[in-house]
Amino acid sequence: MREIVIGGAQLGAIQKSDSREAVVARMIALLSQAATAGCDLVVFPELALTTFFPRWWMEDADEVETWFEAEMPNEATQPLFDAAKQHGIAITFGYAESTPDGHHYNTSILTDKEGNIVGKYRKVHLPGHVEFDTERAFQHLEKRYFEPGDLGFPVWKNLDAWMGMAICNDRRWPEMYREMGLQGVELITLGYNTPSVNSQDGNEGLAQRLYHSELSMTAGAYQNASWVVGVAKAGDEDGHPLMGGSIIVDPNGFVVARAETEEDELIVHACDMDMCNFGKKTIFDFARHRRIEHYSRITGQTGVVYPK
Ligand code: CDV
Repeated sequence: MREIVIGGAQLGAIQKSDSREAVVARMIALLSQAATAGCDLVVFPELALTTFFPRWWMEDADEVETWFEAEMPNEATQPLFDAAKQHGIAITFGYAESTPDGHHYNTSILTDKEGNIVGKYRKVHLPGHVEFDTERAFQHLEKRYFEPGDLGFPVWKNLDAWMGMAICNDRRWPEMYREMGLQGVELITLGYNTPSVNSQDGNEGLAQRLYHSELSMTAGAYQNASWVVGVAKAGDEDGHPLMGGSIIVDPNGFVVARAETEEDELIVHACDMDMCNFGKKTIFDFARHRRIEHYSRITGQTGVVYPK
């Protein structure tokens, strides 16, 4: 048995006016709860340090830059790293990354139990648009403020398990899970900011949005015989509601822990990484069963091409 007690640390709303220091204090409070619950690893959401700023239209590059972190850890987040190290808990969280050579990514990092960063992932599947869209009920400008990630979908050995990270919209793409599955992944952590309403279809209810989120993660877990931990930033941010629905999914695709609220909330499960072994050796033994001679379209084209 290779047990990792995992905490999914859902965050409630972060308003535009909230400081990073205030958010880090909330994250540290969740870490304390996680320590009491015996957690080895705590998963925080996408863009955990600020409001979901890509909903706001900005033209001034200096204003945009205020939402980004040029270093990690930095002054505001050092207390989080210190608390994690003090508790002996590994953490993963998302933030907006600004690089020294001027690139901007929607990023997530993973630490070991000593607070050392052991992995970095940059979001590959960026939803939304670049220009102001008058047809939408609200904006989703990730394609304006971020570049697509340039690191692929790496996995790392951490806490004696193969771990990988994804971010929000990535969870809807089977390619993400399979890229990591082909590297033996046993735990995929991901954070998200998902609006409770569809900006392009007001009739799409919250129930359907929660269902699609869960469907994507449970399918990815089962089809790759991996644990998946999906953690929301939820609640009403300056009048813009984000859904909750944080879950921990086992390698058979079953939800074993689920958040009940749209607030700061910790969900916990003792996850045995050896539960991945059976699926990886049998029905999803990729080496025996995959037929790559039939998969060339997956990497050869993006959009639909109808047969002539
Ligand atoms: N932050 C996200 O990537 N959100 C998307 C929304 C826009 C659909 C998501 O897939 O949840």
